[in-house]
Amino acid sequence: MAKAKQSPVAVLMGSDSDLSTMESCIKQLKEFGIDPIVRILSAHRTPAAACDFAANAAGNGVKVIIAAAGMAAHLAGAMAAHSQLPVIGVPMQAKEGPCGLDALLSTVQMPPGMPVGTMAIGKAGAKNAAVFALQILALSDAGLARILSDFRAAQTEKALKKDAELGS
Ligand code: RP5
Repeated sequence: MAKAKQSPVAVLMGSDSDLSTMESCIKQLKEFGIDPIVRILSAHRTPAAACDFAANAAGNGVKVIIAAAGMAAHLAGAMAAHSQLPVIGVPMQAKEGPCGLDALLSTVQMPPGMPVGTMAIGKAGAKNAAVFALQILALSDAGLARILSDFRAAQTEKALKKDAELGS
């Protein structure tokens, strides 16, 4: 059997229909030099595989789990239930159902003692999940801390340039 991919970051999503949105997260992580594990695992459709992933994640070298799901979004919560790793939840706007608020509330409203760090709905949240994962990893990795400060400096410079271009 092929050896499973190793990475400090796992990007999980409930369905392949979430992938186009989560590409923003995967792309941003790769720009940071982090090639994440990417899996489709569902709290509802593949509960045993999802729980198994969470239970073994830390032992397999994962340090942060990013979990995206839409509708009654329970993937991030299920990961938190089965792992002590920090879990970042990204609510998806599914094809069916309301504008992603369903998933936002399902992801963010965790019971006391069992947190999921919840991002914004959709692509903005997907990108922020990558940045937030980097922030967590940068606490104990000087190289990643430099990547984080370069990213923030470039972002600031870009915004200042746009302001200057307005010329007023
Ligand atoms: C969730 O249900 C998935 O995360 C997805 O956002 C939503 C709809 O899934 P599909 O019916 O598109 O596979 O579990």
